[in-house]
Amino acid sequence: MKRRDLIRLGMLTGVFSTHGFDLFSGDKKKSSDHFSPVVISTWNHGLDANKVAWDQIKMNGDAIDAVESGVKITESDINNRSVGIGGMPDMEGHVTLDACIMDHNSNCGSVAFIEGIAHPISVARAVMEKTPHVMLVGEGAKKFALDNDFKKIKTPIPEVKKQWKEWKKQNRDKLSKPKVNSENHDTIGLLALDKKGNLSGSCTTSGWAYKMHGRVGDSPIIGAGLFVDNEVGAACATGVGESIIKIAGSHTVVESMRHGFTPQEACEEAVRRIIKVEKNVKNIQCCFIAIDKKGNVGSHAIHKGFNYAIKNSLKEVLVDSTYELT
Ligand code: SD4
Repeated sequence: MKRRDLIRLGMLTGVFSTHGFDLFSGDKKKSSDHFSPVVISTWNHGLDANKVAWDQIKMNGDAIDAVESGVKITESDINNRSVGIGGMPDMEGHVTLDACIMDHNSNCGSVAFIEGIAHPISVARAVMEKTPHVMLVGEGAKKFALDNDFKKIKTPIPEVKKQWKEWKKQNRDKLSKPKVNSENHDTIGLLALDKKGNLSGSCTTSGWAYKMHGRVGDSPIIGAGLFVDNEVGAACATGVGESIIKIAGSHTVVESMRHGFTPQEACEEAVRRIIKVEKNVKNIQCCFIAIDKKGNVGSHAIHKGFNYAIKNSLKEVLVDSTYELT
């Protein structure tokens, strides 16, 4: 299904709303103890990731398996310039990847600044399951991955290397500036609520293109790029990681839900907090998506241009997010 058709589907079913997304329209069973399993993920690459994640949820699979297998699709896509194998390098030509994962028991794992490994999300899961630690970085993370038989890859792929060489010629020693809503869509974050009522989340990225060597963004940081609290809800972020970290973005969203905000209101609160902290957000885009324990979802961004994908038993849609500044 094309993006336009998906949006039309949303409009026809009357599910768009400025106050979040009503996934239950047409679902007569909604009651106080009813919840609706769902997967949501950032940007339009989320549509393909959701399909794989939903296949697991549909078969009564666990949310943690769904969120891992969903984003692996994006990590494998060599045409994706912001996640996994096809990702953009840093200033020095190294593709360094960041990822994290969190389950319904608050178990979490993360890798940052890892190079030459195909599936950082699965390495993050292995950190969670096989080590007493939460986070491994750089060479240590790579060694752990290789010791655990993770597939090695050569990055940047030739096409990306060529692009980087061009960039380098023109921008020698210059730091790159973040791009608001770059067409090269960003990080994938995926959240799932399974049929047992459990939440999990994943987040994976090659980060800010042409960043400084050694730079790590929000995406592998539990509480910034991703947070799951199985009593309340889950959230993840995309955009300029430095700004998201400053307000512990995803944790802020989940904590607002704990205090009674809907997923939509909680995402709005986090975006407003970033605007307050950063003051000038002209060139800063930050976006959040969130779900609660019932399967209600929400999203909000600083600027226009962010979208996210939703899939449940009733619908598969790509939704244009609400945004704060016009
Ligand atoms: C980062 N948040 O590394 C990631 C990148 C991203 O939109 O999501 N860009 O800061």
